[in-house]
Amino acid sequence: MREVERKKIEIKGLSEKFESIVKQSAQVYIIVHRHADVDAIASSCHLCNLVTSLSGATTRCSVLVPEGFSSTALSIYDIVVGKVLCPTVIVRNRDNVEHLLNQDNVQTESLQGVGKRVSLLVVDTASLSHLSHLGEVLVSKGIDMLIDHHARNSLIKYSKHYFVDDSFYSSSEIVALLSKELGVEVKERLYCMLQLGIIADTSRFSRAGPLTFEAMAYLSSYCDYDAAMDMMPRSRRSRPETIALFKALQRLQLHTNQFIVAGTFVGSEESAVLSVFLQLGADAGFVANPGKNYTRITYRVRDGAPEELVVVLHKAMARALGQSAEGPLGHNRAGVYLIKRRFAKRDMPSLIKRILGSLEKYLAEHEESVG
Ligand SMILES: [Mn+2]
Repeated sequence: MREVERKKIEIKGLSEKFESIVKQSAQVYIIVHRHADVDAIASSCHLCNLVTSLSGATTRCSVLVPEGFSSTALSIYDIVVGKVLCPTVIVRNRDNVEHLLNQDNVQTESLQGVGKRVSLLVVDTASLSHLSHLGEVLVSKGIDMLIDHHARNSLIKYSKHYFVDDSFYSSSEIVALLSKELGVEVKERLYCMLQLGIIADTSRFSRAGPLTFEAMAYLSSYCDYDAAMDMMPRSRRSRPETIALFKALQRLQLHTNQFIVAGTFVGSEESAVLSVFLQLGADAGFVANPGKNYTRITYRVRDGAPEELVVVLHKAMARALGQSAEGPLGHNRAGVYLIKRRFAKRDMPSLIKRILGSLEKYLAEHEESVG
């Protein structure tokens, strides 16, 4: 109980800073991670409406989404809020960003009696690599406020104010408690949106803490839980997701000694692939994505798998990827490694083999040292 009370005090501090940023700003941009998921969209849309409500609509707000939404997030966005309740801009290239920020700087000069600043808030994002083109802009302009629930967040050093706390299971929980603390009301659907963000990030409460339920209790007084669940698309998988899953299976490499660890590579939908691996019963999985300038390796270890596996997986990654890799970014059991060089597709199988090889070696060593 004391823990919860302490968090509420921290949220109060956050709400004061948030309010002061809003008061100083003519325009607020809320920035989320690339291929924004439900939690990212839910928390940023709700925040944007808090900005408008708090300022009596004198401060404008929109959400910037690098490279667009994930498929589930897009259908929820369309069903629940849409452009009117939550203006979004998809950022596809650098020019796009410069144009947006410059244009608004000019427009804000004509506004009277309100703050003049353009403020940048980042939500649900753990590193520059998740921001694509917006990353460079944020490094040069600085982040006014960062709100996130990932354990390791490398954006803190660019942020004037930050609230990064991994005792929350979703950014939507943090925003819900912030919304409660601020005490301004927004449209009902924005409370539903936060419920969906929490439902998505906690995998329907299979990972959750006291603050999750604290947030849900508050949100339920504005949006009926059943109503929110009805807004959740009972989706067939999208075609690109299905194709990515089959490609991932086709390219699968497997370790089955002691633990079951699956490795593969795809061009997108890494998190869907990892979910399926874990659902099938893998203890851990990793998926490489050979991008244009970077190769990303996303990993996940199932809840309840022994800590030993987590330790060995990270040792194996460090050994197989060498000096050129940045990571782990995100959580210990779910996150990403970034290799700052380009791999050809044909080199991916050997990269995966190398990681599994190191894993095997370290597991064997570990077993010897224990046995
Ligand atoms: Mn999240």
